[in-house]
Amino acid sequence: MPWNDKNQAPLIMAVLNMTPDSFSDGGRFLDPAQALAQARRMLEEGADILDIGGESTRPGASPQSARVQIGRVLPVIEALRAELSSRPVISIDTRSAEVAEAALDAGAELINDVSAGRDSPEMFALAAERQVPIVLMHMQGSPETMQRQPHYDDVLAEVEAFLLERAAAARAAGICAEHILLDPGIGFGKRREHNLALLAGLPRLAGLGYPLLLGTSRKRFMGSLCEETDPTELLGATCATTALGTAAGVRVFRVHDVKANRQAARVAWAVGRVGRKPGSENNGT
Ligand code: HH2
Repeated sequence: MPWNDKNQAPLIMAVLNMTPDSFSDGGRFLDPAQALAQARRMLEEGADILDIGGESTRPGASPQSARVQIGRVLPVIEALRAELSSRPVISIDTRSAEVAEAALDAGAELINDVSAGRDSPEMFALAAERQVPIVLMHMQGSPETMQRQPHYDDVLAEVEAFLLERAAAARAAGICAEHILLDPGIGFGKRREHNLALLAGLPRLAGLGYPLLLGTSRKRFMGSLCEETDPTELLGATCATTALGTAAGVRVFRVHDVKANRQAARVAWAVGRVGRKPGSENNGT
């Protein structure tokens, strides 16, 4: 898988939310024609992966049935697969194994499960059987309740232990190690200080033995730091985390703004390579 090649710059996973209520782009790409146009735009800008979702997981969002999610995402996945050859990897952003299965049948090749296999008991068996990679993300609580009172004694240690436990469960279910990506779940049941502690701890999380994915794009904790209430105005803040994450060894960035984040990752990557022997690892440790 491309994210396992540590001699390549980190990959850009572009966000395509086919939802009415996503926190920064809700309603913009519900129409398949608009979603397709956005997908093409993001590919032109250099996206390596398209992450397509039919359910918002922003704080307070209500869950959507598999039928609703499938109705939203399937036409676009099918159209993209018919239109594009091997590139890019299409990822399905869902907690439902039923949705993931329909998406894989339509041509998706990666599962992005923000519940890390906890919401759908069949999710790990599906990924194992289809031999597709899966993103396992940390979340405290559920999207509906997660920002009410998040609490940790040691957020970095607790997220690390959770991710290792979920990776072990995935492997026990038959998913091979090369098909597991980990994600600290920025903004999912976390206060600002928790998000900052996790960003500061990225070198440790990048050293757990699995590629690390980071999703900070436009998230609210940066708005409060920058005195900015409009999430679409957080491009500079997001790029700062992409550069920091690259230096720490993150392999995939999940972002709404492909071009600028790709530039940030590429420059930070090139700087990190100076003085390193070819083939040596850049996992920040
Ligand atoms: N963040 C969101 C959704 N999916 N998946 C991973 N692996 N990591 C993340 O940080 C992550 C994610 C939330 O962002 P967005 O999709 O823009 O919003 P919404 O959930 O409101 O659709």
